[in-house]
Amino acid sequence: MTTTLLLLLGCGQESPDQATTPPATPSATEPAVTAEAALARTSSAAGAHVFFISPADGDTVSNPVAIEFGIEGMDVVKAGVDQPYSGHHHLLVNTGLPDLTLPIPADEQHIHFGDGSTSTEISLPPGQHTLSMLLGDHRHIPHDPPVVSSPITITVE
Ligand SMILES: [Cu+2]
Repeated sequence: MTTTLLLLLGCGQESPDQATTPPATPSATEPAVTAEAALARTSSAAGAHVFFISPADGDTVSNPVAIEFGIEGMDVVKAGVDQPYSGHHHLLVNTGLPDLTLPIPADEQHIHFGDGSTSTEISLPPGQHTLSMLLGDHRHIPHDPPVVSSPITITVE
């Protein structure tokens, strides 16, 4: 019973809400332990980095756009696997970095590769697009310091 509860807590994408709720009681003397726990970030390995193997910055490509992710200094694992110096890739499409203290959003501009894959194919509207990569830990939270690629700009025909 206890084990099950712990597992559930460990796997859950817990509550950015909890972390951002401001202290309601001015007289409270206890530190916000819950918020600190929720915001605790996983350390990245010194010098670790992620980068695009392809396409290259400035490339003109056509759909579907084949993308290959590179990583050095850390391991790629599936989401949910809590292993030191590891994480999974996220592709950021035409957007800057998200809030690094929270799980990376999952939408058209923030694509998760929680299955541990290191390549993908996406379709993009014709025109210029800026792509970058951001590694996330087992909870989809960026590491500290964050492991982020240089952005690349591609033109889709
Ligand atoms: Cu993720």
